[in-house]
Amino acid sequence: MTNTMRWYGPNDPVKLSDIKQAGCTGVVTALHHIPNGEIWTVEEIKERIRIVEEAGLTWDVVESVPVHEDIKTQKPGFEKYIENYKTSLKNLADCGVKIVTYNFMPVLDWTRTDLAYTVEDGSKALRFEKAAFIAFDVYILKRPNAEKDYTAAELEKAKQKFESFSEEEKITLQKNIIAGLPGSEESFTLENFQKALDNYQDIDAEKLRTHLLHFVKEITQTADENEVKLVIHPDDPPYPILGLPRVVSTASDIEAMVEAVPSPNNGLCFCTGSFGVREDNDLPKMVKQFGDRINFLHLRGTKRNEEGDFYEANHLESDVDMYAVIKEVVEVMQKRGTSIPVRPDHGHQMLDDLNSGKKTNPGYTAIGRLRGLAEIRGVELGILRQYAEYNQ
Ligand code: DNO
Repeated sequence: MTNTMRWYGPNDPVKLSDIKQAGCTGVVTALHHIPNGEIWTVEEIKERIRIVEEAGLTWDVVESVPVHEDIKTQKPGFEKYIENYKTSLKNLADCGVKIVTYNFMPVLDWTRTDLAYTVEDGSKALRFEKAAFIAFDVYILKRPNAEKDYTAAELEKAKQKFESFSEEEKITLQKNIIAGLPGSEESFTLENFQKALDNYQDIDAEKLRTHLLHFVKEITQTADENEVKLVIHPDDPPYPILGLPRVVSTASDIEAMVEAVPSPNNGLCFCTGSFGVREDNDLPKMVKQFGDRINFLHLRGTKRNEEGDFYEANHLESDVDMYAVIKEVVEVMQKRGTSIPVRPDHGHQMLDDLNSGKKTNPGYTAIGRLRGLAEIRGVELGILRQYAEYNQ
């Protein structure tokens, strides 16, 4: 695998030199300062390449060129945003940046309720606690008819949770969910959040999928012309939330995409952390099934419980069988004669990042990710050496 880390640009508290010292040859980055929907110009792209290359690294993957909400809802005039998207893809390709990540989650990108959940070894992880999430939905947002989406037991637990919150905890919860986690590109207040949800009133899963496939067909044409590999990131968490449909959560969702747009440039960012929240996603099997379309890997794992909560566990100690996943990835790479860029997705807040007062992006600490990457690299090396010895 080609080792990379995500870098949020010149304002990221994690420096490019840190990423290099972690053992990466490349970075995953985006032009976060360009408003969603606008064209990424060649000048801006070249400037970012210059900064990355000056640090002795390469810009391997874009994460993400964000998809404007109007494309997801097909609001009149949305075609303009698709044209802008195509221009950005072409400009990136002209500059030699040829793997582009995107997602198609309505309104919110990834969602967590707790950004500092202390795990057993004292480090801090990201967590999604269902009762807290429902408490936000029903008692803070007060989404019309929200109760209908939950069972009586879930609502009761959420009520108790809400009553246990201090005012400060309520504000933190709201902020965690709607103020925008790193890379989300969108940030909401309570008022404009409900308006954003309302835009989906008449959009069910079937309709959203039609909008997704229309978009994918359009941009894949540009990708084919410019040899760009598009990689879609799965929904996180991989199921509908807040009454919004989600259509990139399971193997059959990916099958539908592949069937509609067979070009190999219509590919996948295989995120074990997102897909792995669902027990019915068999990850090693999915790597085998979609091996020819996986062009970017996010490796991390969560631990779930029966209540529907999950937290981000250590990379090798989660519900994801990381050894089995990497073994399939190695086979895919050998078959294809290629190396797939990987990043350790998220990491704990630990060691000096815990008490030094250094401000870090939730999930994107240097040290926690360094641990994840080191472990992943070790597993890959072990598998490769074992194969080599077998074939001697
Ligand atoms: C979270 C990330 C996501 C991802 C986007 C891709 O840490 O994995 O924000 O970058 O969903 O478009």
